[in-house]
Amino acid sequence: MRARHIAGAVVLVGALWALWLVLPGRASPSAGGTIRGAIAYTGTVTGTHLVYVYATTMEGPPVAGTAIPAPGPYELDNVPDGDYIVGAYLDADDSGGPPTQGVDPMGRYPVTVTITGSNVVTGVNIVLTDPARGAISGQVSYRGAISGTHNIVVIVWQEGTSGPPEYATVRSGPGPYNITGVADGRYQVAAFMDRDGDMGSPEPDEPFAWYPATVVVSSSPISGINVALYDPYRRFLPLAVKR
Ligand SMILES: [Ca+2]
Ligand SMILES: [Ca+2]
Repeated sequence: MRARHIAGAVVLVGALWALWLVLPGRASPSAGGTIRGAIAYTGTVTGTHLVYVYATTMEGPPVAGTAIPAPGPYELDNVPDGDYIVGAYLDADDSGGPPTQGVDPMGRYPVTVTITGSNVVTGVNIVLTDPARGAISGQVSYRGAISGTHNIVVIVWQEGTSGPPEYATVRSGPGPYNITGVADGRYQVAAFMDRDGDMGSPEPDEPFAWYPATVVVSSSPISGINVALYDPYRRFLPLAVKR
């Protein structure tokens, strides 16, 4: 029953990208509350890099953001009433845009921060940690009768778990994929063609396939995790043929 979780993961990936694209500094023009704290970092990245801090709800874009020149004290102003996740990342590669997966140290305050009546919340301290160094990459191929170009979704689960996928990526068609920032662990990888473009769980008429072995990630990139998609009826051929 894993497939039903895919839609949520894909939506989450999309929401995260939307979030990063509007960073930083889109504070509400109306007066509001204040969130203060400090960013700490003791990882392996050296040099001077901006640190972006933001407050966001689970459903929407950030309501406040700021950039500070280095880890240290920060303040988010004009935060409207609401419950917020406060997060931060260090722009280790100075890319200036969304956090670079697998490169930028990230962190979030572990507790929801509530703003009511323009209050000031202090002590919202965040520790940035280095990203996982693992990665999973490969090729998704397709041979079949479906015409046109459709999104290919690659999904990664921790082995033996039935919850939401740990990682997912969406490509605009068959070809290479690369999922970075993968924590050490044992994973199962699958891919499918989102034929109708609804970003939902795989449907019976959508090519779907598992990578046939467990993928073990240990602090380094794993390549060659190739998934071959065929038209759905091919899935029911004997395994000896499939492999
Ligand atoms: Ca970056
Ligand atoms: Ca679909």
